[in-house]
Amino acid sequence: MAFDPEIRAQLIETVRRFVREKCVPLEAEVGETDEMPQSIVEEMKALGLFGLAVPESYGGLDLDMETECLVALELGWTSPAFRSVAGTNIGIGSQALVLHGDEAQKRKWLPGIASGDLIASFALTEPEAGSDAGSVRTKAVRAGDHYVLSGTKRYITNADKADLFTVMARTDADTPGAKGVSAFVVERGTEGVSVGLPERKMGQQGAHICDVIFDGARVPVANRVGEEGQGFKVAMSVLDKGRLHISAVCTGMAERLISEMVNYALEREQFGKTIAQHQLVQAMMADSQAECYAARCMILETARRRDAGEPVTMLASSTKLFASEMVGRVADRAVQVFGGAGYVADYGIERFYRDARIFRLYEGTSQIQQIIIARELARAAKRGEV
Ligand code: COS
Repeated sequence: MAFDPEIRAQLIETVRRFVREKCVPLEAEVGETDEMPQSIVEEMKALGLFGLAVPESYGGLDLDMETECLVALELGWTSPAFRSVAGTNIGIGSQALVLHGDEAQKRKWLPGIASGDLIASFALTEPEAGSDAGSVRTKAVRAGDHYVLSGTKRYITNADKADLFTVMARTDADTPGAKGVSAFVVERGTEGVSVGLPERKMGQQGAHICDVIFDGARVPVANRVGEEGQGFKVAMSVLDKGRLHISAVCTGMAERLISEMVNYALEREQFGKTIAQHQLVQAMMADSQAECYAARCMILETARRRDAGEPVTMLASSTKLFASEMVGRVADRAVQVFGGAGYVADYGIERFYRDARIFRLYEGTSQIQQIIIARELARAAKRGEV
């Protein structure tokens, strides 16, 4: 069922005001300190942002995908670290439970995730399992009413703050690839769970990624999400949704950068007129706008189809591929329009340029999206649909 349009409009307006009045003024500080002020986190909790995609019966806002994307477009207007604070609770950290958890699991964890009192994180990637997500080596060995987990997860967003992790681990050592993997919720306090120091990264300062190490961590069987051996499918269904959300964040950032470059171009004068009057500058702004609008349309169309119950694996990957590549091009043009100032930290454009680079990597690289799209096309052709 579509979200009430009036409530949707109010929510989007509230998020827009929060982002522009509270987050934008703090962008430079967060970029320099690599820390998110707790006051912002508290305001995000109060706005319900941690529970956007959690059902109402567990304390969330239960947004449909279209509305979630509209909110993510607003959050994308500022440095992506702000969205990232709540991003794992909204998406990859909560959705295994929302989509595949049993009633007891949902009751235990979703209210805390929705309120932001529990930070949820998603632990799929490993040192040797990045794009080839089905090759995870972290083991989960059954021992009575527990599984014993051992292995290392890498680049786990919000791991340093996380209270619980959705962990993909191999329960069947004899079955290589995707089929031997199961999903678990692992609580931070579990003996044998430790988290490494935040990595120093190219961009998105204020959002942290760390290793998570499992050294004989005993996890109750009741914490397994879905059936044994179904963990890979759990992870993929979570990513289908996440890829759409990330596309909206990319497009929100592109909209911000277009605003920055147009306003700058209207002020900056060279050769006796504003640079906005030079056709080569106009071309950069016009291409950015056209591509950004295309991404917005792809996001909303795919979100509506998902809300209508259609499978959107190919469309979500197509949108992620286009939107993440698009914001890279727009950020590059923004630096170009700003010229020397685009390279200087005070203007903030170079920060967005660095921040944008991760979008082509996480939640599946552009090349992984291409593989998924091509495979889905071949499948559709076999069904006579292409
Ligand atoms: N939803 C539900 N099930 C899915 C699915 C989806 N989106 N995608 C795949 N599956 C199922 C398949 O149907 C298959 O099931 P069956 O064996 O019953 O047919 C199973 O999962 C294995 O799928 P597949 O054979 O396609 O797996 P591969 O190992 O070949 O890998 C890719 C598939 C490349 C798509 C996957 O490894 C991937 O997405 N990698 C990128 C991971 C990623 O995004 N990492 C980012 C870090 S997380 S922030």
